[in-house]
Amino acid sequence: MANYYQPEIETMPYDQLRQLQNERLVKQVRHVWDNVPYYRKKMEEKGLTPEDIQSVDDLHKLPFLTKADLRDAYPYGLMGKPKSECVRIHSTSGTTGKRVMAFYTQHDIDLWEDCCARAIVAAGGTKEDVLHVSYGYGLFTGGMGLHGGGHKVGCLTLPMSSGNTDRQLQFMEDLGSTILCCTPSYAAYLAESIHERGLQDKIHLKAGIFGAEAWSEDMRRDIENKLGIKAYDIFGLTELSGPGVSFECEEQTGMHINEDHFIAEIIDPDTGEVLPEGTKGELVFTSLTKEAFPLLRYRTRDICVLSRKKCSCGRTFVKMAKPMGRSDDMLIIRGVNVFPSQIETVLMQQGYAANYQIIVDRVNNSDTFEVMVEMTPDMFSDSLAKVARAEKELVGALKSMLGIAAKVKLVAPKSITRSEGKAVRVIDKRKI
Ligand code: DLL
Repeated sequence: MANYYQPEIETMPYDQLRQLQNERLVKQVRHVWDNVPYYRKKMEEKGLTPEDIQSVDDLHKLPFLTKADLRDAYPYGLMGKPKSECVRIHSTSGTTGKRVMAFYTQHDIDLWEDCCARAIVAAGGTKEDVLHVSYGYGLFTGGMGLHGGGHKVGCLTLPMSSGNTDRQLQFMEDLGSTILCCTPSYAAYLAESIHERGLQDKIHLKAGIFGAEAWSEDMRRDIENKLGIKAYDIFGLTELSGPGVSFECEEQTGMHINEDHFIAEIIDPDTGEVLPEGTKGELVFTSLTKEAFPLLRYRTRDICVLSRKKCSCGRTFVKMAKPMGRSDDMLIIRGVNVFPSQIETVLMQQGYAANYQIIVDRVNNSDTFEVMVEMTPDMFSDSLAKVARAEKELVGALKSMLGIAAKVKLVAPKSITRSEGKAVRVIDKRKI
């Protein structure tokens, strides 16, 4: 089993890291050329051979791989190893009709678990910790990824999976869980439940590793305060293995990308042009060490920014800012781009919890835009006039953030369904 903790790699001077990436990229391109006819054809169409890629500086020459390619090649068409050498499959839920499958050799699993182990160590995890994994187990990568990472660190790893909140809290209390791993929306729900049951003194969490969906800084602060922990972000996607593509350190100012395994680029989503560091755009990843499902220049649709500013933790890996959400999540309402994460920021700054739903429809050729927000418990007994005033204030705050008017409806506490995995924030009836 590969050793997870390689501080010499995580803190490697940039030029040495680049050298390592150059060597690994040349090998990865050769592996794809020899074993993935689908991508080889794409390279040939551009007149490329593996010899054209000698270093990271040549990366821009390679064609992009998109979700459409994944669909075209579904399910086995992008595999870099025969099925007989693969040991695992994971998949996205495919709720939007775009199911993605990913394949792993034992070596791939080993390296993926190393990445998750690094995330756990960066969150302060050691073999003394009880790692409470409430990401879903199964096809979703969250549960098994953090689980494998927990084993590598030597944590006492608790495979709770998601759901059954009473049992989650019971185990947390009885076993003294110290690190919680789940989606931020489920963490918020668990925090709410702990307070309702008055269990604050019986829960001994010190940290949380939360990801798989966009969440705001305000939501982070809210969860940290309610649970008395430090909340760390973790990012990843099924196509690239799962969680652990990048992770936060104690500085909490972005997620270090595991650059010995992945090269990140930011491109203009419309033109495909590579953008300079510090510019917002679409995140594109190239795997460097994958065997079963190697991906070159894979367009994630996630919108974010990279920064190579020196980090106080000593890691030299580039950092990605919290993604605003996928460009697929971006709503275009009356011609204006709206991200659910912007709405969440406004709500939390106005003192509401992150329990909301966005409903978009089209009536008489015009978009309607409604935000349903749970009122705080103390507002519940307020007069109708007071609630109407609060709604009006929210309309104003949303308008100044988004530039367009939304209808706001404050609803009773607990009336919006809580999420145990990735929260469903948007109901876009225009697509139904
Ligand atoms: O969500 C893998 C994962 C599991 C990451 C557990 C972190 C923790 P998918 O289901 O394939 O994989 O979804 C990948 O989720 O392209 C982003 O749009 C979004 N995403 C993942 N992590 C974050 C994050 C897993 N920390 C898609 N912040 C990605 C914002 C995130 N969005």
